[in-house]
Amino acid sequence: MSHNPAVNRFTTEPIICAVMGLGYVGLPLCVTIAEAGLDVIGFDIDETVIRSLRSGRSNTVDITDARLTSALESRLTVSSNGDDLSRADAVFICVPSPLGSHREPDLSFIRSAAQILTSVAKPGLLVSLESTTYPGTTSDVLVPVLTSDGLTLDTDLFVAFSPERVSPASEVQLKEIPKVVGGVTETSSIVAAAVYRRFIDSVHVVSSAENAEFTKLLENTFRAVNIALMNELAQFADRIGVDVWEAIDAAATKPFGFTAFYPGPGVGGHCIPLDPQYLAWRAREVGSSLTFIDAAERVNGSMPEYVARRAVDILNEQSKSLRGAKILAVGIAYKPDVADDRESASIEVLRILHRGGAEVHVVDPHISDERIRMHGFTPAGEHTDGYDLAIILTDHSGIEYGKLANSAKAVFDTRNVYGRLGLDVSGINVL
Ligand code: SAJ
Repeated sequence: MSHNPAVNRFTTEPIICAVMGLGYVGLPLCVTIAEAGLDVIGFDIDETVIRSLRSGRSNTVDITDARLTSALESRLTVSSNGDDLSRADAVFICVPSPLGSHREPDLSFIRSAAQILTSVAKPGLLVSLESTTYPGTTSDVLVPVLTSDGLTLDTDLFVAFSPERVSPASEVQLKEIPKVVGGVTETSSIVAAAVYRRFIDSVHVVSSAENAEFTKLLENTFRAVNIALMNELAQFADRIGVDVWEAIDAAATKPFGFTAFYPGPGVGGHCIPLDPQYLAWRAREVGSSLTFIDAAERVNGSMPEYVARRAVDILNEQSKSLRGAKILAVGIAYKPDVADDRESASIEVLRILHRGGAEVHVVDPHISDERIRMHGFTPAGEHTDGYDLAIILTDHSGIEYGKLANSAKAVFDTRNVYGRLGLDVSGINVL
């Protein structure tokens, strides 16, 4: 037992949780909390989100309708009424934290969530921010709003940062992913860790909210920079006639000191392209420069153009110009087996080819035909033959890649699907 009554309360007594923002981070968190036997209020300002969830329709690939319905029948209620948050003992803020038009952090969603919460917060509240942001946000932006209406840190308010580690379409369940937690005070760290331990298997406490914010950006910048390295080496390997995929697989046989990353048409999603920019922005604020982040953004950002250029070369090898070429593109989602095309590099590649006069048809089992048309492309439908080029941009599972190889005069495999699946198909061009 702790000496701090608040810690004991959060550790052993029944508590009511609330999650603000019911997207790909917030909804899995709600369901995980409910499945741990805690009452949880899922709050979102968007009434259509609430209506859809109440009807049992999940809005994220990680939560099935069945799991959502089961949570709604037990501990989860969803609401767009901010007053309902007044019942909460612990609130997790999982709202968007996009970048503005000048690549600066846009904290408007975090601020408005904090203002909604402050107007109804009850004393003794724990607030944990999970939205990715630059180091200093929790202490310098969130705490002043939360304490603006009389609540006092460590007396009747505890505040922490804990990065979301949702990995869309991953088999790993949220409760199994270790949770980094850092409080704005030591007591806040202890309280926040106690609450997370009620529904997360492993909690790793760091010394401050800033450190927790920094940890998130460090782990995703690590990813972005290593992907960029593979993208640069892939271009060089192609120039000197080396199979970079074979070299990566060979390097991965080393049981230490190596983590495999792979080249591709670019980096999409709302984590990896954006998270490093929070660090870069903060560095500029203090007059530092983070050369690897800038270089990684340049290399990853150049991949769509590089892939398009390689596609034109492949067409030229069959004396076919880009203008008038029929191209079948597989996958516009940003990564395999997700229904999300935000920041997808595939779309940038296809826009370049389309602008060059190619007729682009798209196969993507996870993206609707109307969304494909919205991007200016044509859903391929059933007719996937007679193409000049088939280009694999996102390696969704469940696609008959062997059959696909016969649908076009040439295939450009930017994800090494044929190599990875061991499909013995001749004449496949790889990135
Ligand atoms: N990509 C490559 N080569 C790679 C890995 C990824 O080109 O070796 C591309 C993907 O095609 C995609 C983009 O990078 O376009 C991002 O891919 P991702 O696998 O990092 O997927 P995300 O954006 O869903 O990343 C999330 C992150 N999770 C969190 O931020 C909580 C990331 O830290 C996880 O490592 C990743 O999921 C995961 O492992 O699935």
